Amino acid sequence: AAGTKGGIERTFIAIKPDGVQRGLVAEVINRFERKGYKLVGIKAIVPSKELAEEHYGDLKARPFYKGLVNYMTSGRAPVIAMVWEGPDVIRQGRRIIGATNPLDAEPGSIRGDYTISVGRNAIHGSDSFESATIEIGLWFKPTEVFDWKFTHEEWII
Ligand code: RTP
Repeated sequence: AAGTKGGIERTFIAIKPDGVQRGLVAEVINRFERKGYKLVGIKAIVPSKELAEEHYGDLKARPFYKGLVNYMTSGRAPVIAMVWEGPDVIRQGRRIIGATNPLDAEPGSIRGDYTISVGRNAIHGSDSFESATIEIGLWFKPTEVFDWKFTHEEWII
């Protein structure tokens, strides 16, 4: 479950509890799927405190860290954790999602279209190859990520 496989990248995308509560699951999946990316892992999960703290480990010193971890782990709604695969999916995923602060997120991006608050910005996406590799390993067992082919990949050959 690494970030790349034969030059094809994988990234970790998670719909946060606020996105699930707001009914954005199908919309998020649709945008990645229609773009051309391949869903190779998906599950609903209420992360443990340990998992959420490790995922957001680089934000430990920030004032919103504790509230962020509490919110992610509250179980008021699960997180929809996903692994998406395809060319440039890490950077393209960040574009599809939009800027962290909804005020800076362009209309047409998920955050730009559907969110108004940085603390409730609906979705997460890995920001680099390194974090994609770490995050996929953190959230998914190897057996939960699948290799499969689109039919059109078969047709081209
Ligand atoms: P993410 O990891 O969730 O994709 O977000 P990001 O890289 O775009 O942004 P980052 O700076 O890593 O922040 C991670 C998440 O922390 C929450 N946050 N809350 N209340 C606040 O001021 C605040 N600032 C950041 C957001 O949920 C952000 O996505």
